[in-house]
Amino acid sequence: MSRSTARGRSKLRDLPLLGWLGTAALVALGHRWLPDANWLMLHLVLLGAATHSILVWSFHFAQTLLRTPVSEQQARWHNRRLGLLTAGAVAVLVGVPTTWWPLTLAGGLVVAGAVGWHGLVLLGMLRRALPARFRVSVRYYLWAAAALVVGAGFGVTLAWGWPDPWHGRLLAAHALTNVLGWVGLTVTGTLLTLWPTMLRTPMDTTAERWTRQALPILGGSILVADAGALTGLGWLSAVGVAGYVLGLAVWGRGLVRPARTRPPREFGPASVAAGLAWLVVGLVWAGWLLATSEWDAVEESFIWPAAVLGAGFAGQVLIGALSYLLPSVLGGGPSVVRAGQAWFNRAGGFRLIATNGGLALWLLPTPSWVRVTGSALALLAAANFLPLMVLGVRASVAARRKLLAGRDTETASPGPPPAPVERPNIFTAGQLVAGLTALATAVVVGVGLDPSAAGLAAVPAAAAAVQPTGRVVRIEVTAKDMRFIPAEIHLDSGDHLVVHLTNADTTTHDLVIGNVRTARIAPGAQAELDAGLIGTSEQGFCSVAGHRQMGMVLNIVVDGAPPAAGATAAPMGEHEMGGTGDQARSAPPADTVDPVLAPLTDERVHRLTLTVQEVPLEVAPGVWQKRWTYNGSPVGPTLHGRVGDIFVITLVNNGSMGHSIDFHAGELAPAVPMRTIEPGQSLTYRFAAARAGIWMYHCSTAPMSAHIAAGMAGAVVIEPPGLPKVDRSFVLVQSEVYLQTPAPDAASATEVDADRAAAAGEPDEVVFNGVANGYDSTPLTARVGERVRFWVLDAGPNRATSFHVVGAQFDTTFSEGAYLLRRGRDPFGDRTGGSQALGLQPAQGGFVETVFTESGRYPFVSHVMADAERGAHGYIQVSP
Ligand SMILES: [Cu+2]
Repeated sequence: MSRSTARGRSKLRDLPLLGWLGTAALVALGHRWLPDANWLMLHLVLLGAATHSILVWSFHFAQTLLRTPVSEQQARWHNRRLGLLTAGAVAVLVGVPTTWWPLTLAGGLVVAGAVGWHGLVLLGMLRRALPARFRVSVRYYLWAAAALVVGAGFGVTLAWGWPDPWHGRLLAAHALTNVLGWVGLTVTGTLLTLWPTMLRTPMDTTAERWTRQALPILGGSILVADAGALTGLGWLSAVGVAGYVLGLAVWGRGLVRPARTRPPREFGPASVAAGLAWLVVGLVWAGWLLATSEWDAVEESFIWPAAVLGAGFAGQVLIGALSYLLPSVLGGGPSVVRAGQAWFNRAGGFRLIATNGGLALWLLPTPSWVRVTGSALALLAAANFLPLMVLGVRASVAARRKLLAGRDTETASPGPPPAPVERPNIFTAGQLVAGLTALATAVVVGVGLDPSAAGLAAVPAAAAAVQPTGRVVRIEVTAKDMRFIPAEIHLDSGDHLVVHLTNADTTTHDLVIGNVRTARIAPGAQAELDAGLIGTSEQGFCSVAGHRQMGMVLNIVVDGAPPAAGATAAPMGEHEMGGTGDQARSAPPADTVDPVLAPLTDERVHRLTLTVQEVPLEVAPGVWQKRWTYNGSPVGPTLHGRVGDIFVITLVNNGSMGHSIDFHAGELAPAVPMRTIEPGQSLTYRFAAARAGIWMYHCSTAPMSAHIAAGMAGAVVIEPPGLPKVDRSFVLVQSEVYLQTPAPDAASATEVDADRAAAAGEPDEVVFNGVANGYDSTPLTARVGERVRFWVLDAGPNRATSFHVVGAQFDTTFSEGAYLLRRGRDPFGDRTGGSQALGLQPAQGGFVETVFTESGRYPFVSHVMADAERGAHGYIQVSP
């Protein structure tokens, strides 16, 4: 072998690996700002680094074990497969995040092709080889390659886009096949011989038998786990995972004796051992989730076991194996091996403790900043492998070159006998102390960044001109089910009140007493409120919009003093502001939403991120309200697709309280996708649109009247096959606005008046697409003779609509899944049927069609006239 090809080979061997791992580390550092960061990290490590290394090293081990050295020609083909694999993996890593499915398909096929080809080559080698020990390892590789081909198929299918529960089932099958099959079988097959070699100790004579017996258990368990996932039987899938753990136990018996003889003291075997421990943790975790959770929750809950298996298991086994292999395969005798090995062992004890301890801090229910510092520590400690790998390989190459040069000059001299390779011990006292110190620092820094986790947040007390009793009354109050428990506290005038509040509810709450308040606290969190001296009875409450109205009040009763105003039922519907509906408005027109229905695209899978934002918007010209919105828009963005399309919606809550989303266009169990998420959280909601119509979507967090009235509703338009084409299509969503104050500008905007929304009282505005009279100043446009379709949805929350176009008649009306009238065809068989208004209750929708016969300005209204006067009014400008 010439030196140039050796170097070329080692470049192909090591450079892609460095690229994958380096990119994974960068994505991990920037994950907060990257979309799909979890997916990217997992696939950079598993599809990138691990798959590349498996191809490289299973080829190497197959040659060694079967004693079938390969020709230059075969080595070149091996390199081509590596090139193909890299190209395919890059295509998948671009195709999935950009949702460009043809690229994902092509990339997946190339990856499967490269690995399948590799498997066939190994099969050929196995057939040609003379009987040799450890043939079983190569059989593991064959099963692994077959698993990858199947698992890649699941992955490509998954990327095509599916509604839940299919998405969850395919995802589970994809992950189980690739992690248990491709990675798991390669690792177990290799460690049969590599484990004792790394420990530099003889193999357990029974190990090969255990490994042979484990293969059908491991392989069969993967089939069972996949069958369970694909048929939707979570328990069966969990049985498969349990079987796999059993298979690991059978196989692992062969590892015990070498480890007892020579416990892992070098970085390589110790890292592999830690990785195997995480494998078991990850499998138990995944099995538990498969047995207990719904398929539509799989993606979100599986992130944790996936991280365990990706980082804890695959990452550490890979790093550990390479730390042994890279300095060893170069050959050249003990001095060369030692030169490289020294680098790979450097700070090994520290790195291991920091990586595994950091991972544990991240996975355990520690305060959120401790998890951040723990994961950062694990990442930094693991990433040290990259520079060490470069330096280690370089040192090995240099030592070998030096040795060869020495041999060339002193061929005659026999030289001293080679010294035995020393067995360094990375677990020195210094390394242990350094590792544990780093962990302790991560905890201290994490707690320091999050003082509330340590109960250190203090609120200044209000001064009060009350004769103090000198008594401090500390009360435990729990927020649960939209109530404070206890709901009443008795004090003496002059007592100093301190409330310790625990949020045992499923959504964010706070507590306001007088002019002091706690921060908004998340479910499970606690806060302390120093209310100062209490002189008279008063009422504390939760200030999250609507919560006080739903009963979150805390009556503080000073015995002997008169009860606080409002300590009884909160007055409903009182407001001094009249409707601003049809008053002459001097303010400039408000920004309106484009009412034109965007044309259908060829997309089968519609992906959209809806970000909840609480922002001031104009609800009528010159009238502002702090709206709760999807994507900051006056009405939720309109989604448009065909019957059978898939919608993958990511909901991100950037608001100050819990929010959620409920799509009427999909059919699914509401518990998981429609759950309320807290500020900073996100969820993915997948549904298939099985039926045509205009469907409402809305926030379903209590009180819904307030959340919908505040702006959290929109429309999904689903077209049936063969819906006749029209010249123009518009979407109008009617809803109500309840103001606390008619703020004249953004700065003074207040939130929804939850009392009046809940009382179904008289709204201040009734609006189309979020703005009262918005289309008075920017009318819809059409031409004489054109067929115009109006999709109308009544989002409520409380009022029905009667959609009418002044001066026009509808010859087609479709309401809630059925035509009432279709191109004038009436029950008498005539073509003269007509309709004057489309009546819709809240959450109902439909469309009407008309053809304007004359040019002019046509008002459209809700013919509930009071609402037209409140702003449910606009114009269509029809030109000749
Ligand atoms: Cu909401």
